[in-house]
Amino acid sequence: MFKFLSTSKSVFRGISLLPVATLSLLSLGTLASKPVQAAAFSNGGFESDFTSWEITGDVSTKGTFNGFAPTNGSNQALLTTATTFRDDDNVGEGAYNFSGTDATIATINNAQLQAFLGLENDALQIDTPLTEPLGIQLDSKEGSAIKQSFSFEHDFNLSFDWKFLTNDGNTSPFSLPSDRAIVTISDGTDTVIDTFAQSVGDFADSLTSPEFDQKSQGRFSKNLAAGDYTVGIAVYDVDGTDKTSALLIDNVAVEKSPASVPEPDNTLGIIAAAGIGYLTKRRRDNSTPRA
Ligand SMILES: [Ca+2]
Ligand SMILES: [Ca+2]
Ligand SMILES: [Ca+2]
Repeated sequence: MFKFLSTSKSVFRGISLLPVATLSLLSLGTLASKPVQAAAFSNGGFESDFTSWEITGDVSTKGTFNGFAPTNGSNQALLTTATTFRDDDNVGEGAYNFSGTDATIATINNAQLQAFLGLENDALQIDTPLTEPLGIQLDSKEGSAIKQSFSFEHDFNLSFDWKFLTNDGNTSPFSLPSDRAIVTISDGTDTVIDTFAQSVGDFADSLTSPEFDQKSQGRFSKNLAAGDYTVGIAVYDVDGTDKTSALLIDNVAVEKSPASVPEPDNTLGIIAAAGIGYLTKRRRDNSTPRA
């Protein structure tokens, strides 16, 4: 609804636009009705399928898929941008759909995927260097997501292994980016979107399901402050509903950050200085002639 919000990585809710008086009332109300603390994070390896997770779209668990073995245990999560009824990849209807459930609609006017992730309707639109000066954004179309709410009482690190699989090579004369994989991190006040993989390039090789055309992989890692969070992971089609992309996710970890230690040199220096001061005082005391 507000264009400038979607260009920011941080998508603030409309609450900031309410009058101050209303805001303070809402704040009091929020404090008074603070929900029971969320559960601890669990099942980050999908060994119990999607226990503790909420899912939307074409989401399933797999063993080894497209040559990628689970990085933890024997299951990994697979999310795609494919429907069961459309021939997204010109190899047959639903050829790249693996759950039997359609990808969730993610258009501005029917923003079901955005709603699942707690985002504004236009939050998944994409600016490109070529289209932004013209005031044009590439549209989000459809995709799938998983999310989990949890609380953690210490500062912590969120990390997971990902593989981004895509058939979406851009075939226009301009190499515009397309399908995206994102993580959304909400602390209940605002939601930050991090894009960790995106289809870029020009390729249109012949396809044989379930094999995808292009593959990349990595491990996402981010340090967060103690608190209550909802973390979502999603993959979605950009600009067109065709040319499926997918995401393999495993080994999602929420781990206490190592205790922050002051600069070692300074610490030693301070201890040494204190020690020298103490010794000096002792010596001075010892050397004081007795009366
Ligand atoms: Ca696993
Ligand atoms: Ca699709
Ligand atoms: Ca696509």
